[in-house]
Amino acid sequence: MIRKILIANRGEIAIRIIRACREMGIETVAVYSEADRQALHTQLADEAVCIGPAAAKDSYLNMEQIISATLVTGADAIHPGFGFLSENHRFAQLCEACNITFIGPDSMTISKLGNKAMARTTMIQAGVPVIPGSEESLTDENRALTIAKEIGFPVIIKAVLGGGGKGMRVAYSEDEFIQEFLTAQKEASMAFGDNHMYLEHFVENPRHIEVQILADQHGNVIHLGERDCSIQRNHQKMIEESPSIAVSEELREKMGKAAVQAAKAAGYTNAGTIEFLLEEDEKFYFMEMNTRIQVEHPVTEWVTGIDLVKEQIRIADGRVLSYTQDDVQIKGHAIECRINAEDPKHNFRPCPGTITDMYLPGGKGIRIDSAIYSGYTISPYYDSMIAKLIVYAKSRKEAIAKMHSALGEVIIEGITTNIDFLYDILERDDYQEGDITISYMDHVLEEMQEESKWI
Ligand code: MV4
Repeated sequence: MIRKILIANRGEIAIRIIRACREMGIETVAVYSEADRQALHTQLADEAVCIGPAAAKDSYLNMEQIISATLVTGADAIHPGFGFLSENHRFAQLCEACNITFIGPDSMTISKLGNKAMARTTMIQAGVPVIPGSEESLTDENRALTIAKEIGFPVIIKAVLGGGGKGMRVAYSEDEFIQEFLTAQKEASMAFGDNHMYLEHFVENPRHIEVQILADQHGNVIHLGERDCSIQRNHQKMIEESPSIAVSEELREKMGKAAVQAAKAAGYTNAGTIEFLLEEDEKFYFMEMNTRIQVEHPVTEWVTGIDLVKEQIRIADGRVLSYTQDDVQIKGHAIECRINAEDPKHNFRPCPGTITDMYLPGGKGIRIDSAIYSGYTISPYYDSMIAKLIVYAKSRKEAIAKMHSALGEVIIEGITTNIDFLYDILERDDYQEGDITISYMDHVLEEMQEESKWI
């Protein structure tokens, strides 16, 4: 039985996990870098262990240090959160070898789904719709061109070990293909130390819809509906919501069934997310599967009433899912805004610094997941996301009104944030009408530039 969990992360997600553990009567161990001595997660956990210098590679990515901290404190399990080591199959394998429960799927499953070409093959075999593309991973540009012509332009060139947008290029015609392929391949080599690529037909202006699943170690798999994550910039999501305005009850059931099929085909356990692209005519395609808890998990928690982090821990502990598919009812509407220490007026550059004063809103249907406090200094070493504001109401319209009102109350002094920018998005007609695709933010920024607003 899991009695003590080491949290191999920082910031708001570390706090989120500490809270779940405390409510479950599980002891917590925080790990922290030299830059995070004053961080909230360091102070809030039952125990805290310093694991190295500020740079992530020396601390939060340092597997040996984290394993040592686990063994020294006698923790039974590690929760990796998101980012850092959360989708690193070698870290999961190291946990397995040391008899530490990794709160996530097994290392083999992480590895198989981390290989995006292999994931595609698995999904094809499982009967999950995938985007027409290459059936093999490619290294030779001429062979790739032959296949690109078969697929039909435009094609998107992706790194097999990629994901989240790195090492990705679009070729609109035969003439530009070779150059784009070689550029993408170079980027992939640099970023992932691997030059294997795959191709897909490029889907223009889809929505990014992802389905949350939970799978226990006894073969039970359920889905928890979808999140619409179309509003993003440079592959960084900005506003997420559940349910999606573009998903009907019938489509939800279809995508949910596909997601469950996908998880079963992969032999998946724990919480996971299946990313789909959704076209105008309700056609949807598998893109990739994320093997971690995601930043935007709270919107799903609110419309389903299910605590995803607690379920993750229960699953890792070998227990049966607390819910059957019939127990899952999507009710109301939830929206999340990511609050970042960044300057929208200067290409969203990170703005670390000290918070001199702050006020955060509350009230019915308002949740804030954050690790900031008045007097806290945001470090330049880590991600610029400092808080998540999540709202819940009966309808999308009421949720938007609540988010707008709540954003208006936020005060964070001493640093620059994107709060006013988010506030302006909430006021837009196209946003309010739900007229959003993955290119939404590009259009908005272009329009703002023309009006000399913000940029
Ligand atoms: C695509 C696509 C269009 N067609 N694949 C971006 C990150 C990675 N998960 C895959 N991505 C895309 N793959 C095909 N075949 C468009 C994107 C894409 C995107 C996807 C979701 C959210 C935002 C995006 C922004 C640009 C491109």
